[in-house]
Amino acid sequence: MARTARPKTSSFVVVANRLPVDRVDLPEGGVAWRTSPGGLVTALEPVMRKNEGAWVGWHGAPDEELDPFENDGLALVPVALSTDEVSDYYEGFSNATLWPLYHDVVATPEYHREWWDAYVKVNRRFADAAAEVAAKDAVVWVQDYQLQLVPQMLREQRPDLLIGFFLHIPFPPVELFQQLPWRRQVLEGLLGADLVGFQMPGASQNFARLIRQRVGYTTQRDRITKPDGRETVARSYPISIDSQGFAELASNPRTVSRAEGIRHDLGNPTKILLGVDRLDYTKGIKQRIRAYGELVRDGQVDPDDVVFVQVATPSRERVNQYRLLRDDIDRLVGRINGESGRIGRPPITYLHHSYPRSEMAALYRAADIMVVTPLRDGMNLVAKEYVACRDGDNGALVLSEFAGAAAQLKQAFLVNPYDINGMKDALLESLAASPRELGRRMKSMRKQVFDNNIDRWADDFLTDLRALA
Ligand code: ADQ
Repeated sequence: MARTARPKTSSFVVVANRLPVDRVDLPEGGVAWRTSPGGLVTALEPVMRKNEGAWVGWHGAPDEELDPFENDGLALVPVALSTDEVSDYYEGFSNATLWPLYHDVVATPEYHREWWDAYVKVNRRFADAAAEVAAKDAVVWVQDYQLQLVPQMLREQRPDLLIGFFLHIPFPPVELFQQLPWRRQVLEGLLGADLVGFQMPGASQNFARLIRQRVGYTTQRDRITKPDGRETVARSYPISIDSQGFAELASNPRTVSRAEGIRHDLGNPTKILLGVDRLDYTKGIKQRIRAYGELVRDGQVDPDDVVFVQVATPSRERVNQYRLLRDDIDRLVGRINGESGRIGRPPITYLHHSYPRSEMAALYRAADIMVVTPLRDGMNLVAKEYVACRDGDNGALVLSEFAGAAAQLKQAFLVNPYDINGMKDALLESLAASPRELGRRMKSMRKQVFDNNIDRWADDFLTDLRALA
């Protein structure tokens, strides 16, 4: 389809790799769009509506150009990607170069010049689309690692705009970032923004240090002064969830009864352990299953009493490392269930499904122990969602020190996911903890999650950005 319509301009523009909608093929033919249930849309929807905002992003299908359209009152501006661009810009540079590099190189990043070329080309397309839709003096908020060059590309065309950028994943230490052959271009890309937001204070410090060392600009605390006299501010804004929304869902009688149904279907065990992740090598799924498997094998945990439910939604399946990981986990789960299970009672229930939010809430409600053990994670929303769903102040969270969320959920049972024995100890400790201790820990974590919800996150960022005008 050829693009004909010019979008009308908006005073608030979000730019993200994906539009916040999924395509639904209707049974009678034709297509409809359904707002995807992500936290970012929930957070930005009110701001979008108040400011007649527009959202620029890819619609999810390669080789297809779509005109701007409206869905559910939101103005959407699709950016087209060819099949080759999906492979080089998205699966390649974004997910096989930047993703592992920014996550402590837990997998080896691949550096290919043609992937970089595609990244530059696609970032320019996003910047052009944003420049076209942004009204004079508009606020433009660029999201995440796929679009790090957009701030500068946009700034060159539109000096009038107020540009914010938020990185959802960690920003690596100087020693790792230096590997990137295009390190200077990425830093300069980000410096096009007035405000660069990170999940953690350490990340904004890494960024400022790199700017001094690699670009040579002076920094004063969180302010970077550029030769043209403009400033870029680098600060941390830990992201959160729609805490109230999750709490309401979790206390709904239908969710309560579904949670009981899940327990029943699992054979009414004494304790249910739960892991919920995108199937990603950063999430430490293998490590946690190995720890639990050893506890079962050595008789420290009786699989008749304690079951583990692991939900892992397949993701990025065309990237080789993700396919290998899926096979590895399949084998590991198969081995543990084969060796330690009995008919109708596998120690691990392993599911590849993606669930609606109501089912997620029921799972969180059913789980006595939530096991979140990433090797590195920008924040980790699953940990916060679990806490928001525990209205009885019960349940335990076993959480990796290397998730951004650990800085806020300090009352979790914190673990180093590389230390299998340490994880086994933490699982045993959480299984044995008294209701009183669990209540004390959960109360304090719930206060954190309800005081700092996603609205507050968006509001803090946008208030700071507007103050830089
Ligand atoms: P992710 O790496 O995707 O996000 P996470 O923060 O845990 O990780 O968010 C996952 C989201 O997907 C959660 O809202 C969860 O409920 C949902 N989800 C997971 N499995 C699901 C399933 N089977 N069915 C349905 N929903 C499922 C990136 C960064 C994180 C950062 C977020 C937000 O890697 O560190 O917290 O962005 O900034």
